[in-house]
Amino acid sequence: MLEQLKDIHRQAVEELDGVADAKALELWRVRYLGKKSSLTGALRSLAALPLEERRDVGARANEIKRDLESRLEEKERFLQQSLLTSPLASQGIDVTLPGRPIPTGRLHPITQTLNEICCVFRNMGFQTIEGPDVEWDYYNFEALNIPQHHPARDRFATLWIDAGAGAKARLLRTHTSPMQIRWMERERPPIRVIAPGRVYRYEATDATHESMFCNVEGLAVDRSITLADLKGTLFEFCRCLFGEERQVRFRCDYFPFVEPGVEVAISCAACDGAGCRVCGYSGWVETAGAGMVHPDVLRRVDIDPQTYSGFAFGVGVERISMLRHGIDDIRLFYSNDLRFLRQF
Ligand code: FA5
Repeated sequence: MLEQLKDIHRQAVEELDGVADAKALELWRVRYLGKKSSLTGALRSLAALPLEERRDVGARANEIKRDLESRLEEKERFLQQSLLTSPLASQGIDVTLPGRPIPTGRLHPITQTLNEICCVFRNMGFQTIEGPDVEWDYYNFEALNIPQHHPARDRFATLWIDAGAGAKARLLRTHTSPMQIRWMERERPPIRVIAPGRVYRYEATDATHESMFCNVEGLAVDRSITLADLKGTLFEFCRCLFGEERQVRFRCDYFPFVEPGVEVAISCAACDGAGCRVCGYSGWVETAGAGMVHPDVLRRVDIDPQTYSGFAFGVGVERISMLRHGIDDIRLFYSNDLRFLRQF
């Protein structure tokens, strides 16, 4: 009997070596460990053996059974493992190689500059507000002292949605100044807000002009606000963005909705004021229009100009970004060239 068990064991181990898949392994299990296997049969027939022999044969049969069971488990593990690794090996995949990087997006340089500008004004206590890109003639022009046929309309070459409908005509806003009216209609002084947003003009493009660009409007209205407050605010804004070395120039300019009006220019960072393409060889880049809110504008929104005064400004975001990064052509921002955009 012991001889017979030895043969069964040897044969089972030999056959297990040749098992190559789960199906063959199951057949092997049924043959050597199943209910009808010769090993189970040997264990069943123990009762017929004399006591002495029964003890030895029983112990040996159980030993063989445990051995075969542990070999079965080991083979199962091996087959599962090779199921994972063999396709990798045959397809030549090197699992130790670093993974392919997932491309990540980034903010557009104009969005980055816009965020920086808003952050500087927020730190000075300005609240951020937003308004519509599609605007009424009334807010874009009329309420800002620019009635129909006023020559100042030529300054803002307009993209009309329904031209010729008077104050009820809709247009793509040519500047963010309509937000001054919208905000003062609903809020009373003290007011300190900035309104960032896109503006549109029917203009030929060149190195410093786009037909769509971004402005950040600023408005402060309170008792005894003076031009000195406007100057201080814009000087501090330039210092925060460009440091001490850039110079700021205020020159008289005309906007019907402010009195006096000023043009704010910054000494060119690309050429340090010597003259280049960025500054049109003048050494200065015009970055904002500004001034003291016109008394008629205040009256129109029921704010008494005898009691209150205010300043307003409109900063050109692309111009600031060009100065910050030494970019000599505004059209690069909106040409969707990834080689350019990836640098920011
Ligand atoms: C205005 O739009 C006035 N609303 C600004 C203002 C606000 C004046 C409040 C007084 C009080 P202007 O047309 O100059 O002004 O435009 C403002 C800024 O936008 C300019 O200083 C310039 O930096 C930028 N800008 C003007 N036109 C273009 C353009 N075509 N492309 C890119 N940036 C421009």
